[in-house]
Amino acid sequence: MRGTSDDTAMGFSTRAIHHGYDPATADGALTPPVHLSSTFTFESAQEGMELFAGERRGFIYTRLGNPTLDLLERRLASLEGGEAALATASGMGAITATVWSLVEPGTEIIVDQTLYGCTFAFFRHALTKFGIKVSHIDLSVPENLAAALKPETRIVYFETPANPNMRLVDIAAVSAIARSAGVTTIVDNTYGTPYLQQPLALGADLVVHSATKYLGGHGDLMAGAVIGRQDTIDQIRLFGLKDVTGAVMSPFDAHLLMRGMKTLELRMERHCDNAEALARLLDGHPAVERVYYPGLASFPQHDLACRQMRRFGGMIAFELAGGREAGLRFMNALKLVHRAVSLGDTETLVQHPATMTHSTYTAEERAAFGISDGLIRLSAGLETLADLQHDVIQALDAAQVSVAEAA
Ligand code: 3LM
Repeated sequence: MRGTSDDTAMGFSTRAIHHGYDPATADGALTPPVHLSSTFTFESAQEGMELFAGERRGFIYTRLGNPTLDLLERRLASLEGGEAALATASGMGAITATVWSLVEPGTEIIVDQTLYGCTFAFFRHALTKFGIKVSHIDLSVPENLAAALKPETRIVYFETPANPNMRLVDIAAVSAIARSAGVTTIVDNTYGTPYLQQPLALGADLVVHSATKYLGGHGDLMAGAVIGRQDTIDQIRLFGLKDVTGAVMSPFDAHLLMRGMKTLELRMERHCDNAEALARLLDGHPAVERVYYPGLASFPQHDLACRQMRRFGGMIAFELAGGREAGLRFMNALKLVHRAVSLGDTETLVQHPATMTHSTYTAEERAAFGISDGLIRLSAGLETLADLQHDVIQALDAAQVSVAEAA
């Protein structure tokens, strides 16, 4: 049914394009209007009082809610299969607003050992300054969680596939262990996207996103989101977002994000096609020592990937035979692929985690948590595959020739 939320039986792209909006409510406008207003007027002082007291539903001020953000949030909730969603100014805005809402001094949080660099810094260096204990546990073995749980554990947090080394965590197994102990499971689904992977259906409590990445998809906005139960999302909105971080998404960015989300399914299929082909190319090339891509049969957690992901995503990590130096030579030899952090854009991007996205880890922490100095990360874009293959092959050859010359 058009413009209503009663479309649960409809397909992913149908909901990404139509959910929650009826043009008849906006003079027939095909594209939903963008409400840039920061504040909303009250009919009377009484109405304002009732809105503030929570006795009446309506918009007050954009930091608390906005019609454009509201539409985006309902769409995100539909795509992730959650009751409610909250849009934020960035992925870090979503992660911090969520976690600050659920902790108090004395709380313990269990996080996986591989996390995006700034997420790692938030857990390791920010929360721990305020009497919150953070334990870094290898959650790729779910039993490790059972052994690590303490009475004060409140949250288990992980990424799957994890940035940057592609390690997977069994969402159903870890969520089940956490749930039986009354612990909240938070999954960063940035790499997976709701098209490839549905953590809430597998038992997780909350999903967070850097919507800057695949959800936006065009490298032209910063955005984040958290999706889960209505009461938890209300708590994060009215405390973590409203009072603690203030990390509110701009309505204009919400418009760009909804435009990107309309093509998420199409784009993810192409990201996966290109990444699968590039992973196979890298895997078969003599200059490459190891490839980490969940779609390769040689990937140690390939079976788990087949169980919990629709396809295997657009991200690849690999190490060249010549280690870090060969990896950097490869990066510098690329002509079409851009050297840049971030991911999920139309352009293929390459970067060196140890000195870039994950330079928030010390060398010892990287060694302990499986982020090798030679690791190169590639975000497969949407270009014509043959052009990407050509560029990657010539850069691998250039890196290899330099090794031969040095020998
Ligand atoms: C990056 N990542 O290049 P924002 N969760 C995951 C992420 O990958 C990121 C965030 C959260 C990268 C950004 S590094 C300087 C550039 C899995 C971001 C945080 O706040 O929207 O950037 O999301 O890996």
